[in-house]
Amino acid sequence: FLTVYSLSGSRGCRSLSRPLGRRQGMPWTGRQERTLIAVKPDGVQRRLVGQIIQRFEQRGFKLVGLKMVQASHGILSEHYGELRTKPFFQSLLTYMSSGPVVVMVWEGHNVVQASRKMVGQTNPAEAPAGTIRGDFSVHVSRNVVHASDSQEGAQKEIQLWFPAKDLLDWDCCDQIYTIEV
Ligand code: IDP
Ligand code: MG
Repeated sequence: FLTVYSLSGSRGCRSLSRPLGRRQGMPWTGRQERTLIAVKPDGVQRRLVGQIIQRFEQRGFKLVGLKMVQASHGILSEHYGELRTKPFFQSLLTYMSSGPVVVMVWEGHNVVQASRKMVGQTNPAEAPAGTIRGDFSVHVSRNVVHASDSQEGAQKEIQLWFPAKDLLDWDCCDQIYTIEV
């Protein structure tokens, strides 16, 4: 579905006559990695949604799914299943279900590892300035954002939060300038 543009040509982003969404024609086999990012209830309450989205956009990643939900304990228990035995598990569920979260799927080269770096350490006290947690949070229990920690984890989380039909395959018009295609 990737249209091959000529760098010296004049089509580029101006070929807007094509419909948005999945393309007809030659398949492009290099589908990029995806990860689940969520702005947690503290991030939404503190009006950080725009700034967090902006960081992923400006890095060059592509948004392929987005929704705002107030999450149930059911979905959160599954999402944080590995932490079930931790002493903070119940308070984590209470915090995460206390208000809306903005859940997103971002796509791009090496997006899982890159977004963990952009988000910073779990404990904001250890997260360097320049990371999302290092810039916007101070306490481990209110660290404003979630990011999948591995490709396998990302796949599970994406399936948990999004039906496949709600994720869009689309060609971002700058992708020949952000990745080698
Ligand atoms: P991560 O979000 O960086 O992947 P995890 O260890 O997977 O970190 O923990 C999930 C979430 O659980 C954290 O983002 C944070 O909201 C919460 N959490 C982790 N450790 C603590 C803690 O010691 N006290 C309170 N909440 C914690
Ligand atoms: Mg984690």
